[in-house]
Amino acid sequence: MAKTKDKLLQILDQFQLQDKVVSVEPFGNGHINDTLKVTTDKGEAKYILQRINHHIFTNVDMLQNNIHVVTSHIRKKLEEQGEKDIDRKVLTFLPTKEGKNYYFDGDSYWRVCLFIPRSKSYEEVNTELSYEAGKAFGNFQSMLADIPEGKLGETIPNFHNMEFRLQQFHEAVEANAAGRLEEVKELVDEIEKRADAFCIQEQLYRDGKLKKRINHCDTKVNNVMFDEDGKVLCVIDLDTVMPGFVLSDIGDFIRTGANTGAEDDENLDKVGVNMEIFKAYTRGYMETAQSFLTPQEISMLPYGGRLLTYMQTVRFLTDYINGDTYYKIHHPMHNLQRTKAQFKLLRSLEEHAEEMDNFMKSYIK
Ligand code: ADP
Ligand code: GN1
Ligand code: MG
Repeated sequence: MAKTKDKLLQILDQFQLQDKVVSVEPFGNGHINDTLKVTTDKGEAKYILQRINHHIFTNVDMLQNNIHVVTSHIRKKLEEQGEKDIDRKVLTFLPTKEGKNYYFDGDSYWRVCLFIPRSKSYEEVNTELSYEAGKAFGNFQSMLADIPEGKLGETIPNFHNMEFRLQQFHEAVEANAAGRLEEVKELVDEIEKRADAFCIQEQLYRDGKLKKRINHCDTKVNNVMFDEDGKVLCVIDLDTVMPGFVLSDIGDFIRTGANTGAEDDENLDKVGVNMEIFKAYTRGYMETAQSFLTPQEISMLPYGGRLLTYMQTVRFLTDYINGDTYYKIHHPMHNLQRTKAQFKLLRSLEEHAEEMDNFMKSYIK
């Protein structure tokens, strides 16, 4: 984050804030945007300031409009349900003094939302938190199910389209821009071996056998805010909420929450699937999502975990081959380390596929 404190204070001053700001500090572990926590003269964390990565989210108007549609829709539902704690149950974005939902400083795009008080996100979850997160993401999809078609744009076109991700991967391999291909040949082969098996959704969609729904598309564990008692307050990080395939939202949680290691674990022995977390999340998710899922989607949920892990392996390796142009990295080998850890998780998910499918059987009538 290259901006000085004065510059950040000037940016904050463009928004309709109620309190005087005294400090702005980097916050969170996101790979795309820059997130800052803003503290006021009363000593409380009051706002979140984010610099939007407009190289990735190129249509900021569409992005911020999507977020406005989603948060207003949820807010209205919560009001109808008589919810008292609305400011902790949905993100509240603040307008600029000119009434816009983001500010452009001539170089970067910025937005501000209220910091959710007495909230916590986790990088690792236990079974209770996982069950609660499952209910929250199912409920999130169910609340958004009645948004009319065409109201939300694809903020990143083809975001979770596996055929498209493989096409980008093939282009990276072809170009070999950073000269790194030789050292990753084995991983490239492993990806190729599985390519057809992981493009089933796109084929089913073309055959009219799978429909699109509005999904969160980034259901990492750290995108759920919990209260002091481990109950979910709300789902955050709404940049990628868009129409897509339903498996995304179980898949990315299994990938991040049900991993016994870290997303980028150096020690591959630590990486593998935690079946108890998978079961707890699925139990919670099915409580709120079963009513709208088709039997086919239900039977494919474990495949969703493998698919999103495969997709992430492909995306990290593509970025490594391209010379690290997409994800923030903390060291030169980071994308390769991430790829290896994701691939290890994929192998573990493949080993547990039958056990996961058996678990789903009780949900299929
Ligand atoms: P990124 O796109 O970089 O992942 P997020 O919107 O997920 O950005 O924010 C990063 C982290 O900041 C989250 O994991 C969460 O811990 C924290 N955070 C984000 N928004 C809020 C908020 N409104 N209130 C409290 N914490 C927040
Ligand atoms: C990015 O912004 P963040 O860290 O929540 C990425 C996700 C990946 C994830 C991998 C817009 O999410 O798709 O799954 O990193 N977001 C975008 O950790 O590409
Ligand atoms: Mg996030």
